[in-house]
Amino acid sequence: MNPVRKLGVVAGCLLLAGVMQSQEKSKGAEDKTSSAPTPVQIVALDECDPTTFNAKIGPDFCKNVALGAQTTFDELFAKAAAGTPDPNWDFEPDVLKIKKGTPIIVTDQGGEPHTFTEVKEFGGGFIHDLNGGEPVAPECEGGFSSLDVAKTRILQGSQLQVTGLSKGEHHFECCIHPWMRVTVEVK
Ligand SMILES: [Cu+2]
Repeated sequence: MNPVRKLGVVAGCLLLAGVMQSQEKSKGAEDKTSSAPTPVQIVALDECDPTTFNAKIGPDFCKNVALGAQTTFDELFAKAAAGTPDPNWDFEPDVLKIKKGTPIIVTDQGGEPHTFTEVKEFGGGFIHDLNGGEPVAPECEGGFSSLDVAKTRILQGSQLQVTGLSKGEHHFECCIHPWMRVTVEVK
């Protein structure tokens, strides 16, 4: 091999080594990204009837595209009072098992606001007529005049992120519709 060709082969090898090294590097970077915990999703659902809800509470309160699945304002209260609250007001899933450090993202895909409030024990919310006789959970007391409740509010179409949960069992409920409940087990 003449010296010039030999140099070419060496340069080629070096180039290849360089490419392999940079591939190795980007693989390493990818691994780092994928080891960061992927957030888990919870959705808040409801089927508020825009006509009756907005007549009672105000324009644009309920922004639900109900397509025939709506519950009227009075029906919602009647069902809750009877102890059979409307199952379409719901967090999904109801039970979540996560590793410590995994963020939770709650998205309100219903038509009206909800809260995702951590409580020590499940109880009623701050609208007494929706509690079916259950005593108010202390964490929900005061409604939105309480900063702690207001901070956990989720408006229609928006998200709330929950991070930093300690290991063990955590209870979350909606302080408006207290039958909307989630248990999170952190391992
Ligand atoms: Cu709610």
